[in-house]
Amino acid sequence: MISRRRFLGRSVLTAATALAPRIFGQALSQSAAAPKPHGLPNLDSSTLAKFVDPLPLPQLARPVEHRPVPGTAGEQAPFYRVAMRPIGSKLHRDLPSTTLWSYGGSVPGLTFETRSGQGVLVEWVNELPPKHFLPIDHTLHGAEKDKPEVRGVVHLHGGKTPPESDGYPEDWYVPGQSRTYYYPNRQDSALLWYHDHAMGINRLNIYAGLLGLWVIRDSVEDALNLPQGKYEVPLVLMDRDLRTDGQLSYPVSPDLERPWVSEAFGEAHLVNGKLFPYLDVEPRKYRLRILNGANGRFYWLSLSQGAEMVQIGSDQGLLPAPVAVKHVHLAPGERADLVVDFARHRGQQIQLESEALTLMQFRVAPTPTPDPSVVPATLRSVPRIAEFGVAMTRRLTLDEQVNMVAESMGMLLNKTPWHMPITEKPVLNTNEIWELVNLTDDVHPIHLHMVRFRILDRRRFDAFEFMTTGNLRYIGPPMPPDPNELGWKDTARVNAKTVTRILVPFVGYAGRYVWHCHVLEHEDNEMMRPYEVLPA
Ligand SMILES: [Cu+2]
Repeated sequence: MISRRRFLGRSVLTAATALAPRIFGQALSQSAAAPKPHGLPNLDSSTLAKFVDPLPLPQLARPVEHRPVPGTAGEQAPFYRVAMRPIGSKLHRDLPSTTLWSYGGSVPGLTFETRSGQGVLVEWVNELPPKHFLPIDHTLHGAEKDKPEVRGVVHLHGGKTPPESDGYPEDWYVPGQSRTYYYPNRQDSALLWYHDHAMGINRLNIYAGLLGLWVIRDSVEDALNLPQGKYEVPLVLMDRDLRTDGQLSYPVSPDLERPWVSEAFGEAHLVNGKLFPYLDVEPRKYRLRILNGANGRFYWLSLSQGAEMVQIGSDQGLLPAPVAVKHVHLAPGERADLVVDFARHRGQQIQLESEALTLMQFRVAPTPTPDPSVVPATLRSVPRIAEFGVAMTRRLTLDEQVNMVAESMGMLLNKTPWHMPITEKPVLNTNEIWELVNLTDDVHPIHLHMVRFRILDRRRFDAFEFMTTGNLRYIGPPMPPDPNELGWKDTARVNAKTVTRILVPFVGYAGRYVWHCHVLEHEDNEMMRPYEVLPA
């Protein structure tokens, strides 16, 4: 779990690293009593009745017509139009309606059902109001006072997307404008998700509700006879703080001029946009497709009643083989594809939990039901790639900036702020190993746009020696990835004081992309860097 900032016992060596002056003086303390802008206290969600609302399922996006794909010889693709717009949403039976920002009228937004190899066009329309309703920090890069308050740009997380449609963080646009993006979907079946990526306010836009699911199907998945139709259920997890009037509350530092906080943990946990929902299920197998859509919360998922979970997929699709799991660790941005067989739990009530948290309830019907679905012993071949043939190995650090009293002022990648020239320029169709050297005390989920990768290993090292001499000395054996990390990934947990090595084939498109930490508070405050894929 990411802990709150630890103020004592940390080295101040990182304070001496080069950084942009604006990062200095970023006072913060989430633990200090921060003034609430609206004067209302936060709601204690444990006072709400549990399991009184059915689990909502986001509706499917529907194309409005077919249109030619730009840059092709007459290729046509389904054309969708989805508006970012405010909605009122009942998060719980006993709460008043909550103002959220949605893609297409719900949070999570409309779900896209797509096929591998069949491209789609989406016009993303910004119909948001001119004023933001969450606390913007104008000292953050890209969110200065001369920028419009409300900006949006859509990124398809996990999509192998051409650069002009990838949602570069500086490609934001304002209310009244729209952009049409092309998504080729030339990739394996997987659960992707789309979300806002606007520079400097991304954490606020996603907290407001700007996220949704994007499913890609393919023939490999079709051939498996996994649970499908109403037996395949998406679960989008996210935590929020709510005020007693039911409205969103985003944490702020005591400094109203610099409200950024290093992590935003909510105490209310939404599943598909509801608090403590329930789902009536039949006593048979279900496929649960879970996204951690939280800003900074790591989930450690399990089921009550000893119900068993079999993980069949992760970020970028199916695993080589199913893995029985007692817990599923999901960092922000990660996905898990699970099969749960409720047949042994007829008439029971089973809760989805994360440590001491209760997230939702499954109510298993008492009457037996036929179940033609299967979980085969092998799912999809995921090739291993030889390490010795890589074009380059890059050593990249994850750094924390602290001030003289050891308070965090933000994180960096490779000690380099966003605005510095691009330093990572892999060549298209080559493989690289990225050694992610985490010098901080926190776990950071690192995400690369456009590509998928394999996790090679994780290994503890002497961070003090590295920071003082630059020498990387390992102090433990390399640990292989977890069995449920053996498929293709797009987001990897990089543990504290650990080197995580990933092997990345840069296959897809040349152009400018980004890589970043998926703790959104870190990403918005410089823990994001551009990278450029050079033409082969
Ligand atoms: Cu981070």
